[in-house]
Amino acid sequence: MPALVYLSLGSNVGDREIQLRDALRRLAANGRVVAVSSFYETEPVEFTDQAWFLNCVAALETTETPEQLLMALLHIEQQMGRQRIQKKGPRTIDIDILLFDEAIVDSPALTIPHPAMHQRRFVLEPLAEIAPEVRHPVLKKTVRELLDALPAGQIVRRVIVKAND
Ligand code: PH2
Ligand code: MG
Ligand code: MG
Repeated sequence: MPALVYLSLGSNVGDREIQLRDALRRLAANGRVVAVSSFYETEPVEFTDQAWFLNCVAALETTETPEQLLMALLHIEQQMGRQRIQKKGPRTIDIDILLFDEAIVDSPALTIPHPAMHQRRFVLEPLAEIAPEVRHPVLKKTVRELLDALPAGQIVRRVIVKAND
């Protein structure tokens, strides 16, 4: 049985839309991309002195383990020219594992569910578009409930309605 994984993708350097589409295409090597949200233009959070992002969320069916998938995602980021200069800073592409089935992983290399996902509108808005009823295995709340509980603040605008064509 493959696992159902939710991934967050973001870019704020270069042609953001081309890079999201390129990353989504590359993910096909690691399983089957079964859903992709719209693309969203989002205000930077946490490290705020940088360009606005284009973000989306994808659902991937995969037979890889969380660690294997993480290695594959880092490899895609590298191949797409990601430079790690500033923590949480500008990047051509970032691909993060949000949820991996119901798995809870807490190792030095990997934390699942993603430790900040429930605080980030740039994650929850697109995730609620494709998986509103999926439940966070630690917080025991659905994505819709997490989104409804978020304080207003971070600006997130849906910009490209159909991402998966
Ligand atoms: N990623 C971060 C930090 N801040 N802000 C937005 N809007 N979108 C991101 O993808 C993002 C961020 C660290 O990964
Ligand atoms: Mg990230
Ligand atoms: Mg990352």
